[in-house]
Amino acid sequence: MGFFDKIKQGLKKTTEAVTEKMNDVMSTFVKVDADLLEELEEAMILADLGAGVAAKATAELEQRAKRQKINTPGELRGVLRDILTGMMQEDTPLDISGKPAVVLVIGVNGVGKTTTIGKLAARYVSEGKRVMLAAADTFRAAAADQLEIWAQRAGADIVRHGEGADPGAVVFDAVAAAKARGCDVIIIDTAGRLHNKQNLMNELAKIDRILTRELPDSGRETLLVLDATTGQNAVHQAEEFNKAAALTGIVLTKLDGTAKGGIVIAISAGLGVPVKLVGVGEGLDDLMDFNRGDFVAALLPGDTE
Ligand SMILES: Nc1nc2c(ncn2[C@@H]2O[C@H](COP(=O)(O)OP(=O)(O)OP(=O)(O)O)[C@@H](O)[C@H]2O)c(=O)[nH]1
Ligand SMILES: [Mg+2]
Repeated sequence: MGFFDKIKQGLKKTTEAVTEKMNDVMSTFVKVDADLLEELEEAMILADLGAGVAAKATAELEQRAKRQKINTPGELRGVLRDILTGMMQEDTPLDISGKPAVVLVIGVNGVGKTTTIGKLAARYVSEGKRVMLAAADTFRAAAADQLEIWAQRAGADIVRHGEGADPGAVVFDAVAAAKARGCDVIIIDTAGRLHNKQNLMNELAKIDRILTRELPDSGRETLLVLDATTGQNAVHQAEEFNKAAALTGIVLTKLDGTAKGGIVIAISAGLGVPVKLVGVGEGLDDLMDFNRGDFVAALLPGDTE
């Protein structure tokens, strides 16, 4: 299944809840007037695109509608799709150049970090790469066990220490082991919950320093994992983490379980950090590279495609 079909399936709940409303508004329109624009803007806010993005998209739609003399709902949808796609960050694949490359995975507890790491490891292993997982979530006893299960399932190596160990030491050892074994990619699992936010941010900064020192030339991704079902709260988390770490991308998980799929647009367009991966289920192959054009087309299907 390609991205489009899978994302369409993953977005089913969103589509049922929101796309229909947007389509209703557009299907009944006679001309692009203030009433229509207002209803569309409201539908976009309901779709969790965020008030800022909805207002900007509506203003642009109004301008283009005037310029292009739009007469059919199909055209209107097409233009709105263009606008929303254009507002999102460009699709950029993960940079895993350099050997070993590093993917640092961060985010609050329960968002799907460990699951995403398992899926990503499985993908790289299936491409013939050697993958090292680093169990730097030492806060919770079961965290390393969970990662170990994923390592086995994916066919990846793992470095783990005991509960309460220094996450920096785990990262240091994982880098050394990855170099010694000729691994292509190191994927680091981190704690989502510490005694307080400052501890969490200090720990991330420390891991960052170790990576910069030990692997100055490797490609590095710092991926923030966000749970799509939390809606606008995910946007808030992204803003917080974006201040503390140099995020290179967002992973949006649990798109399959939410009607708030429009949050992808709010994050990509509003925050300026590209959504790089999306999770659409709990299985090994339920992680996909993000494609903004397909995403918007799935969200706003219409008669022009
Ligand atoms: N439906 C669905 N469930 C997901 C997805 N990604 C993760 N999950 C589920 O979300 C739950 C939490 O996932 P974890 O990977 O343990 O989350 P975490 O961020 O590592 O959590 P902590 O280690 O507690 O910080 C699990 O039950 C996963 O199966 C997804 O894309 N879709
Ligand atoms: Mg975890």
